[in-house]
Amino acid sequence: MPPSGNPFTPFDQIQNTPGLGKDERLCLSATVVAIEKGGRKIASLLRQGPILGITGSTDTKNIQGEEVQTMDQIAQNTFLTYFQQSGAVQALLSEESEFPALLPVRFSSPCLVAMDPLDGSSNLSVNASVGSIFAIFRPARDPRAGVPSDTELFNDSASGLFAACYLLYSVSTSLVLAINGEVHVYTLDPSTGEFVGNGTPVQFPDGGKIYSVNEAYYPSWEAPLQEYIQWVKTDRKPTMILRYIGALVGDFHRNLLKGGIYLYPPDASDRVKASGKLRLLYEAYPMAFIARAAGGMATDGHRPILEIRPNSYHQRIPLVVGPSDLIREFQSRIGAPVSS
Ligand code: AHM
Ligand code: MG
Repeated sequence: MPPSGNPFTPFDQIQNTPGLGKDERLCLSATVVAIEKGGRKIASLLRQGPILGITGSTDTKNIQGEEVQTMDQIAQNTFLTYFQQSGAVQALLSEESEFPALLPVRFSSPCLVAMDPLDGSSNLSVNASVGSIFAIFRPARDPRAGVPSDTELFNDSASGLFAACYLLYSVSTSLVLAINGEVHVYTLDPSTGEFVGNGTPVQFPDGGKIYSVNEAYYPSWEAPLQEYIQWVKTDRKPTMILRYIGALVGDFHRNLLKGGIYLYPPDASDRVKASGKLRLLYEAYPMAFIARAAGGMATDGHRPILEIRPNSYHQRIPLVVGPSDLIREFQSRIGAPVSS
């Protein structure tokens, strides 16, 4: 609770963020309100998941060949509807659809959103954590110049990224919002439906000793990564401990609060995951943006994530993200250029 005694909300964060124009502030507020509405609805549905019979699969595959869970579709439709109603989002790219959807806008400074509506959805059938992830961009092209073509959307996205957010559906529902170098964590108060925070920005703590990676894939990693993982659990002082939820949002959130490095490396043995599993636009970018605002860094092993330009909407990328000290240590151990 901030000194005033009033709960600190995402609206307050947006109002207090310097460097946003009036129109941008209005548009971002409307976008975040849509995310909050969606978060409330998804959290409420998930609480009743098995009773409503919505924790299983639809027996269909998405455009990326992955099994679509019933909740993936519900989350997709929920956020699409709220973004449509907001009038603040010019185009919405989602993990669940091949091309961005163009939406009606009412604001003079609408934004672009790339989202993973339900991340880690295979966790649902065992009542484990899942999340929703959003990257919010300024369009590279003036929205008043008419409807952009597909290829004009999200092209210059990293440079236009100005906010990122995720929802974590767990024991409680968290909303984490990063704008302009500041990250705040909010908790959904089910009695009021409001997301409330304490007004203190979050930073990665120093001295984190958690590593998060699916170690079952160890045999198909490149040697420097194998050696790094071996080192963190044997010779590093202090040694690190493994924690892996299997939902990026859950793993990232724990690492943000406790200090830890998350890795999803390329998998040479798998054609689809040869460039990693996670998607640049709506998984790697937003987590990299949030990490940077919290004093951390993100790399694909060679380049900072936020310097990589997308070559397709659903491009996959290796992701290593966490506090700066752990990322620099990782880079130096694997022989990659160490970011300053
Ligand atoms: P999804 O977006 O289809 O749910 O896949 C992404 C998820 C991440 O949340 C998680 O970190 C990763 O896939 C887990 O993959 P694996 O089971 O290969 O470890
Ligand atoms: Mg995902």
